[in-house]
Amino acid sequence: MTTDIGIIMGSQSDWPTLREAAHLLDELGIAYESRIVSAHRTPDRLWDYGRTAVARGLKVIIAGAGGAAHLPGMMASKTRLPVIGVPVQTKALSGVDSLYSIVQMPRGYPVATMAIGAAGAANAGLMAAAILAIHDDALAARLDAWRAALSASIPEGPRDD
Ligand code: RP5
Repeated sequence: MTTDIGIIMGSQSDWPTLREAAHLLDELGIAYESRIVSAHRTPDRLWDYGRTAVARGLKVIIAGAGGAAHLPGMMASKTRLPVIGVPVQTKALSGVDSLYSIVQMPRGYPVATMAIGAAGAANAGLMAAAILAIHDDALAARLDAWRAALSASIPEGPRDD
């Protein structure tokens, strides 16, 4: 199985958030790799990852970072692959810093920016799956089934706990 998705994050401390994306990809049977690639601490690693991503066969990159979250944007500047950005929730500014750092890209280098935190990371996994499903009927069927199961799990009315 080829590795379709690269999950990259700025720090080990981002993994509890980005793991939500990994869980979704596991559920949907999509191959991925996960790497720590910091825009500030390992800029050469970032450069090499972006430079070789297409040739290595990756299709989509999920990039999560917190604070001055330059990783998704820098990766988008280095590869034409779709980059899905995940703003990691921070202690100081609750992740609004991460969100603003990721979402306000200049014209020409888009990052598909998700919500702050765990929900955003899970949605990044689903968004990556939806992109791959355009050309993969079997994956499209699995994604449809996943969505139907979520829908079916929602009760019609609230209960008193
Ligand atoms: C960012 O700084 C990382 O993406 C992380 O969210 C944040 C804090 O990193 P650590 O100090 O926990 O390594 O680069």
